[in-house]
Amino acid sequence: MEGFVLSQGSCIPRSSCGCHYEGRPYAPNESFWGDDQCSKKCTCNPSTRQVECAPSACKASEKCEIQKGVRGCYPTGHGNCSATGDPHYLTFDKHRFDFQGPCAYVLTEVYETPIDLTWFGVYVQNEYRGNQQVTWTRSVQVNVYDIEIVISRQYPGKLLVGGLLTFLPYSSVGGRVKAFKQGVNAVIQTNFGLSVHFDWDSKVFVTVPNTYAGILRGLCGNFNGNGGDDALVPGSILVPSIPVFGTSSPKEPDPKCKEIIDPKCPGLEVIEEQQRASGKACGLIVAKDGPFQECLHILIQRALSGIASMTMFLQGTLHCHLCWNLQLC
Ligand SMILES: [Ca+2]
Repeated sequence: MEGFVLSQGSCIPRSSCGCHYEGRPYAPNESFWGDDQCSKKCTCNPSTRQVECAPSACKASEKCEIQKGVRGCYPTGHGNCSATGDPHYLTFDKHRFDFQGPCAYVLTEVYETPIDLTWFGVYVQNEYRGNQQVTWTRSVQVNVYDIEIVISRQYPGKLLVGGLLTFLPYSSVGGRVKAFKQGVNAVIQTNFGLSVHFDWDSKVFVTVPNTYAGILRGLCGNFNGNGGDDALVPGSILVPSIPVFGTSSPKEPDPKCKEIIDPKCPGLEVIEEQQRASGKACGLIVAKDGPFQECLHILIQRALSGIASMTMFLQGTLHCHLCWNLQLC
């Protein structure tokens, strides 16, 4: 019959035929490495039943090796980010800072997805507990492969998957996304090396392969190897642009949240003068004859160069919560 061939006793369309390459069968359109050095990428062409190969290579952040029986380009390492306590952040580039916003924020998100990588986003919802001075991480949301998974303090031991309460362990997308309990943590893992831990209370840890270096944004920083351009610089604190934690649509950020993300500091010099005159709290820090006089010029340079407002910089670097919470800025 025209367009059909006999395969193992069955009549199948020619387009369903696979290929043979160096003695091994390959499915139609299947791609594989044609050598041991990942220098030749091959694909089985179903119309010609021939394997077609072209020069290729792993990226600098990848190495050619066999994992679970499959040769491929795999990440050479991983980056870790965490938000713990009230909350203290440690970015992928090892920059430490505190941030006390009471809203939903981007913890880490791919903003430019290369064709060979999978997009994902991890978001946190912070809340006040007991007082209005510091916040804690209440919920974590992971979006990947069109799945939305929420781990929340409200539902200990469980997940919300697409809004539905779900028991652990959980698996989806043919096992490419898995969630399970490990000690006190809920763990979400993907087949490409993303891993998110949350203890249903206040501590969240994120691991990403270094193939994502330089294409991330959010409180965890951009993972470009430079801690100096991470969180608390302009544009690093973002509210999610997709629905999160049960919101129906990307919302205009609450004005209060926006104010914290993009603080305006009119009359910074006046505030600094008032604080210096008071000789208390941040005033002690900025006093020319105070205990921080040796490093004061560095703080002022950083503030004036736009890296951060003085109050924010002091808050982030020297843990001067008081200035922030007094709404001096
Ligand atoms: Ca960085």
